[in-house]
Amino acid sequence: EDPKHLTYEYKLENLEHSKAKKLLEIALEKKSNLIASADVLTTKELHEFAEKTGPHIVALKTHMDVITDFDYDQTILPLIDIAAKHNFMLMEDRKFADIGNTQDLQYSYGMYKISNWADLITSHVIGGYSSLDYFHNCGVIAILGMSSEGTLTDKNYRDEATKIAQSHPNIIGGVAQNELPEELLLFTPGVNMETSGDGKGQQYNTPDHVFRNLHTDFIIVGRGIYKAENPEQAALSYKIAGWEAYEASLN
Ligand code: 5IU
Repeated sequence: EDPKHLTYEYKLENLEHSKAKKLLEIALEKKSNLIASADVLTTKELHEFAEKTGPHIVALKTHMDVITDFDYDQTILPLIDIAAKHNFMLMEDRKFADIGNTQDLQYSYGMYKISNWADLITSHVIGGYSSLDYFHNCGVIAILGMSSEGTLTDKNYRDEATKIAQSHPNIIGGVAQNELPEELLLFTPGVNMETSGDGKGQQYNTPDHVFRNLHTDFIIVGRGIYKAENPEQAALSYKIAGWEAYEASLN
């Protein structure tokens, strides 16, 4: 494999989706491949986490449905400003998994109105190719393989799901624990420098492992950052570790 094809510069030139380009531009500008996972429970914690990690990340990954005091104006509008201020993208980890019509409704309606603000969303592709047709104006990241123990995303499933991801114009990449074809960006959660699991089935690898062995493009880190004594410092540490691992993987 020509290491040139693994660089963010090469991908920026060759990928077409505007959200993929934007993500790669931010990565190069900040020298960061870090996505912080904000699995916190209140609007205040979410905003504080976004402020602290913002300078070091390319995107903030959210699960808006766990914010107990969610209110569109109070939760989302300030978050959009924080994202603009620190130049990171918003990724709603919604993991859609339904027929097209339902996903269309879930994407734009209800209290979250995801289509208004999310730059990136995650979706299963279990509903088939056309189920992904309604995700306009965002970059879709397909769930191809999961990091949890006992996941049903076996090789056959991953291969078929990857074919859909490669062919659908709304999809910019996939979440997986294995290498992906060059035209898909790879997002890898299950990254932690301190521990190998959480006692609830999560399985962790180091940044070094996922860049060297999987040639990932972006690492997703939750508890490694928000459970750290100093989340801002932890974000910086993961940013540096991720970038060094990326550079090392090119040699
Ligand atoms: N996440 C995974 N593994 C997966 C998928 C999603 O961990 O295979 I698909 C999510 C779950 C959580 C974040 O929001 O990524 C990882 O958080 P921790 O770094 O705290 O384990």
